[in-house]
Amino acid sequence: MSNLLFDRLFKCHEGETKSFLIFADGSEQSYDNFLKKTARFANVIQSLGLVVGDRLAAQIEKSPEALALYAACVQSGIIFLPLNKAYTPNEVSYFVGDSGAKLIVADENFNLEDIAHEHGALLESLNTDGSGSFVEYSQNASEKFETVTRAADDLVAFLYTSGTTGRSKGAMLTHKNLLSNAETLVNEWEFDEHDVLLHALPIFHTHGLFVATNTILLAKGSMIFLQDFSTDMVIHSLPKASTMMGVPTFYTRLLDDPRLTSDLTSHMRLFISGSAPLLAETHIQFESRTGHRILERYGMTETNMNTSNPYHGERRAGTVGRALPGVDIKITNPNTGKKLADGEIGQIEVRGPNVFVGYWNMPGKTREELRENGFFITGDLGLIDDLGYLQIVGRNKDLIISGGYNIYPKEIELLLDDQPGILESAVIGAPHPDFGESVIGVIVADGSQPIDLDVIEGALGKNLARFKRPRKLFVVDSLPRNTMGKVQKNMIRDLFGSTFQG
Ligand code: MLC
Ligand code: AMP
Repeated sequence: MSNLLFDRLFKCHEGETKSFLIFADGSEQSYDNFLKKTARFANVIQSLGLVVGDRLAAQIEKSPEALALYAACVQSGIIFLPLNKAYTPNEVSYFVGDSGAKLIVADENFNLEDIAHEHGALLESLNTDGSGSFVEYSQNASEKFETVTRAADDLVAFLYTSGTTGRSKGAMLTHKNLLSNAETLVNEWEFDEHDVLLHALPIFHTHGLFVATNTILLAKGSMIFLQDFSTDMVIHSLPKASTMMGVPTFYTRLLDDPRLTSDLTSHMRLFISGSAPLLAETHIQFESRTGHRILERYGMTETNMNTSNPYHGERRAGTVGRALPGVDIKITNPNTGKKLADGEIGQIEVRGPNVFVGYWNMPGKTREELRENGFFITGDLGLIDDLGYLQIVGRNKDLIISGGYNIYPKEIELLLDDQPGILESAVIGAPHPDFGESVIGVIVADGSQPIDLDVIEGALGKNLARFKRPRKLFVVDSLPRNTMGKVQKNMIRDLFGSTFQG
């Protein structure tokens, strides 16, 4: 009886009194306590009637219980579906409906009763302070749970990623996907049991949940587990850490603070960045201030991590490094799919044990993006340089990355187009000093009534997480189009691209 991911990441820690999690107030939680909580949660999940392969959707704040819920799903063979806590109930409704989740575990503040009712799902609560019905049930549950057998190709998590059509897709990840990547990262970045990772990322995405947490679990290290990113808390915690992972916004915010010095970071072993482009300028400034060269890597929800700059060797600013061991990267012509020579720009394709097995209930989409030979078409554009390092030069998909969160313009455009008085709209990302990119909406009136921006913003507020909402809306006479009638977003970027500068 074995459960590939559970055995390698969790079970091996049974009885271990070492700290797994270290909290902002200095308190700690041992691996063993964490595993006992996990087993109690797994018993609750089973007693609520979920069986192997069922989906559990979680919209909860970051907490040790949230991590234990992930571990409990792995242990009980349930597919874990973590959701961004910023999603509105309308957005959550789509994920629950599409995945057919049988149980929603949510913070009481998120008011998901109607959603659960609509989809016939069970709803239990789990709040940041550790209260809630789910936790109450677990108090009487056993600390022993018979781990459910799961093999390499069995599904373990669905992570939803938005799409260019405006409809989110559930990326299906297997035990092998997650374990192979954790093994690779532990080796490549030389994580071991002495490591203390400063963890200030959210845990509902690949970066905070898999890259950070799985790596530390496999290495048998510890995590300083911060609720979210705050410059003060990170600076306060750095002296106790050995490594940190973050999105570029973490690094630019730290650089804005004079307390970031070489003294503060001299004991640190490694700073890693990913999820969005790290400006070469940020890389250079960070090195001149601290003496550390940030290690940049490249990944995706569908693939976990694909490339990394080396731990030993040259970390090249403006590149995401070489293909990780076991991962194939090739650059192809977007029209023909033919492989291009090094130095030529084309679409980035990835193959390896890290690559997901398809989109839930979307065989057509899966076929479009995942080739029969196993290569996944990432939608990113890049080239391989003279040293074999990958440079990402752009995107072949209409995507905005704001503070490490992906935002697909189509989703916002569809909502804007539905508002009274709007004929059509276009949404673009403009350079932003803090978030890297931020959202701008451009709308054209249909003349039927005056445009009321407050009403429009109210409607967006009901349907879109805050991080997706346009920070500025502009009314224009018409959208620039080419002779084929296609909206020229580049021209809109030329007009409004400097909105957040200066
Ligand atoms: C918060 N806000 C954002 C935002 N985060 N707006 C745009 N983009 C974001 N990323 C909103 C808040 O709702 C608030 O809205 C306002 O911005 C100010 O909030 P803040 O307090 O300044 O933001 P903060 O809470 O500090 O969050 C910023 C952040 C956070 C960068 C620390 O977004 C973050 O932790 N990002 C990491 C995302 C991540 O983990 N991505 C990995 C995806 S996996 P208002 O309206 O109330 O003012 C992946 C694969 C891979 O991509 O390769 O890793
Ligand atoms: P997600 O869908 O949230 O997993 O985001 C994946 C996307 O983030 C990739 O397709 C890239 O466009 C982007 N990304 C991740 N890491 C990097 C990086 N280091 N540099 C540039 N873009 C990145």
